[in-house]
Amino acid sequence: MAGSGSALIVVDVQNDFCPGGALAVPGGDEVVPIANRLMAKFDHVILTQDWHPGDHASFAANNPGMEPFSMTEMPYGPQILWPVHCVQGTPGAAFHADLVTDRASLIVRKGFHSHIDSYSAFLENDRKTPTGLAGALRDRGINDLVLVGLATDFCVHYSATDAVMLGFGVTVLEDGCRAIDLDGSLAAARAEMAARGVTLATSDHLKAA
Ligand code: VGL
Ligand code: ZN
Repeated sequence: MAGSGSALIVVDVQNDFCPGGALAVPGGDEVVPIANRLMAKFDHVILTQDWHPGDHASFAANNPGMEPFSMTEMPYGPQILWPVHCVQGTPGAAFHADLVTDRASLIVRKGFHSHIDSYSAFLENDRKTPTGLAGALRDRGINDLVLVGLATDFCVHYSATDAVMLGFGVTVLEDGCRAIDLDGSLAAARAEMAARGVTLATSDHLKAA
């Protein structure tokens, strides 16, 4: 499973998504040892990093009168407004200090256009603007992806379903992910991933493979 045609993608394991961070995901730091352990099994390790400018349109603080976790309309459709998080160059945007980053051959930054959010590591929330990751994977002959990271119901979910749509084989290791879970978003994301052909598994599945 983890031969040269497959890659481990570690999604957004950043301080702001870990306990104490600006958009803390419950148990977010618990994925760190799992991600680190998995890296040894892959020839290709890719990290993603949510990387917003301070004036990002997805921040409630940049939308007068709006509260974090409320909904708004962007030109590209509905968008959840978030607390200010993962601002470029800040400690909150840095990887968790215990995440091993040395084995990563590619770090994909996303969400850097002020007016477009990007949950997916492949396509921004306008569903049109590519990040370049699909081309980089194809150039390296990578067809199969294993995803872990944060958050299951947002960036992992969108990355996984986009990857299937783009023709990759995709497995999400659920014990290596943690969710924000806004209004049932975890159950919805799991159902959507399964319906779109993402394999939901756990990291011991990889040992057996
Ligand atoms: C994420 C909300 C906003 C994520 C990023 O990494 O799942 N969620 N930005
Ligand atoms: Zn973000």
